[in-house]
Amino acid sequence: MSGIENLYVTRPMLPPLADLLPLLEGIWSRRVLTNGGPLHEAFEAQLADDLGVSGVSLVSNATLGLILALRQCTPGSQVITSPFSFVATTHAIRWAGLEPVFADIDPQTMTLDPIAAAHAITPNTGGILPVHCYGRPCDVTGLSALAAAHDLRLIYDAAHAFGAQHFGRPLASFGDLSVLSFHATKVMNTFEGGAIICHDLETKRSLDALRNNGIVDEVEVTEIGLNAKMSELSAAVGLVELPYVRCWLEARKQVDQTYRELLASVPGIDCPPLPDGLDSNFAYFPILVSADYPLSRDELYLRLRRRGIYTRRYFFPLISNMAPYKHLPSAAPENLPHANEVAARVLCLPIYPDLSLDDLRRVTDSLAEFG
Ligand code: T4K
Repeated sequence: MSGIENLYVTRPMLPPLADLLPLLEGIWSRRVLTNGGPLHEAFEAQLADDLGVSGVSLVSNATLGLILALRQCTPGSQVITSPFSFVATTHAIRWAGLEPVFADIDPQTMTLDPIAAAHAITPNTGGILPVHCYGRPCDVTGLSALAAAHDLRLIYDAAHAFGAQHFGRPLASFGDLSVLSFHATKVMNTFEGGAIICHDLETKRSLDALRNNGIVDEVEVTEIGLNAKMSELSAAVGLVELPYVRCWLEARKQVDQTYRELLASVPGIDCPPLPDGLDSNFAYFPILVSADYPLSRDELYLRLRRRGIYTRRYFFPLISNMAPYKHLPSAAPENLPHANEVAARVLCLPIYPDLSLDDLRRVTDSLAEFG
């Protein structure tokens, strides 16, 4: 029957319901639903342990996590970022009261190019917000040297990065701060959710207050925070998912490898190789449609849709070409040639742990047939 079912770019994984029920019973009996309940605390501690970091602050989603993390930048300063991302990356800069400045990506890594970022630095630059796009590492060495040389905050949008390692170190542990997403579409989900990763307890305490309206205790409010807390329900889902993640990543790896094998013989479809040193989480499977392919990227996207294969053009349009940002001087296409080119060619194919071989072949056979 799989031949007639729609295929989507992703499909959330869920742990067995039986694993969750005892935790739900605990919530029901305690009636602690949010504001730092025991499951929230346990999930936070487990993540800090797994990532080998001293501070994890759970949040209700990565968008709010980014806004709170960006509060570390000087108020009103400029933040250099990649336009090749989900729109939340740049929106977060604006919501934090800062000014986004776009710099181009490296066409190979599809992440912020440190050289382009260096050219964008002004006396008013306060931070850099690069994105580990598709869970592929930014040039963490180059960006960290740049941030250190100019005394800038380095905050990674690591929304895609959970489960990925860079030369043996969790990708989410780089930078001054990193922000993970546990949205339904991510390799691990808490339905909605996220986490800010930091490296000292003082920063964690400040983030913990910020996500709770700046409240420190019953009588003390230290900062202008907001409500970005993760609920006990989401924390319960996260806790029971953690033991399954390794096995889900293995299954994703198989899907990735099979795509690469089957698409190797399709002219005009390029599968960007995984970078050296990356132990990938296989969060996305981007392909680049080249001029040798008989269909344009958009024609291919539409032809696949007609067959019930819902690929996504992550990340087209570029954020720099969207209405709220296209007027910015740094949004000019001449400033962002690589980002514009990649955004015009990219297509993300369905990838998730239980994507069957038959369904995967439906995708690759269609690409071969149209080609
Ligand atoms: N930074 C980056 C780099 C990001 O990519 C994101 C989010 C963020 C920051 C912000 O993180 P959060 O604040 O969300 O934690 C989706 C997600 O909503 C978004 O979280 C994600 N990035 C972005 C890349 O993708 P859409 O608008 O493409 O989602 P949607 O609803 O079209 O879902 C895609 C497909 O997934 C659907 O066709 C079917 C499947 N799906 C989706 C959901 C929600 C399911 O099967 N079940 C589901 O529950 O944005």
